[in-house]
Amino acid sequence: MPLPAFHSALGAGAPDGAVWVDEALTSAGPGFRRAVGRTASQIFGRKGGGIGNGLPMALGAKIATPERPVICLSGDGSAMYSNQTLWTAAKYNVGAVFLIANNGAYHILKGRVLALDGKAKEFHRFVGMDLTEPSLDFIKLAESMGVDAARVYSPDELETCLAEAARGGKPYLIDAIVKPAPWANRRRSYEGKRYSGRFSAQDGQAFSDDGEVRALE
Ligand SMILES: Cc1ncc(C[n+]2csc(CCOP(=O)(O)OP(=O)(O)O)c2C)c(N)n1
Ligand SMILES: [Mg+2]
Repeated sequence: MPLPAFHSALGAGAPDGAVWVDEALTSAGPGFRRAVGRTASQIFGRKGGGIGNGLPMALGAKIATPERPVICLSGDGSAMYSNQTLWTAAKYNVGAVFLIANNGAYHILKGRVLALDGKAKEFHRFVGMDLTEPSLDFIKLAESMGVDAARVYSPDELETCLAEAARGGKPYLIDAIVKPAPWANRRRSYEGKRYSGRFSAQDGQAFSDDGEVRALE
């Protein structure tokens, strides 16, 4: 499903007072916060750039506020960094909802590499950034660790499934199939020295594919 419809379904399906954990990178952003901001009691995220803390953060949030529904919105790639969280949730019956925004890729990295203006952009080829062949089966993954799960393709299915899972009080995983964000492939190039993302701020340099190093303004 396209992201605007995905976000609307989140807003419609989430109960009032839900606690959200956001580690969905290109599938979250302002559209997500606009959709759930009015009804959420809290939204947690990262301060730095490291991924993999979303799922376990939701366990902590649910243990801290057991009376509230806790929903973790995670990218598919990010979820793979700490998927053993699902086992812990089942083992100790921590009733967080794990909602995977499944776009089949490390999508944000494609945007980053395009911004380098190198071969990836020329040939539109990305090495090691597609989570396909084989695709990840989050249903089997969750069930193998004792967590019930469902896959949803449409906003209507998502809305119903999220509302039920949030009411259920048990750990539950929803594998939501989403379209990759179009904006993530439209980053300004490093060449123009107008790139304003975290990468440039951290490193101050861009590396071209032929080994040339350029300083960024
Ligand atoms: C610990 C750690 N390892 C690797 C990275 C590099 N990294 C940043 S975003 C990302 C991919 C995230 O993919 P996903 O969660 O599916 O989100 P999407 O980009 O598809 O929205 C990776 C591997 C990182 N930030 N932190
Ligand atoms: Mg992804």
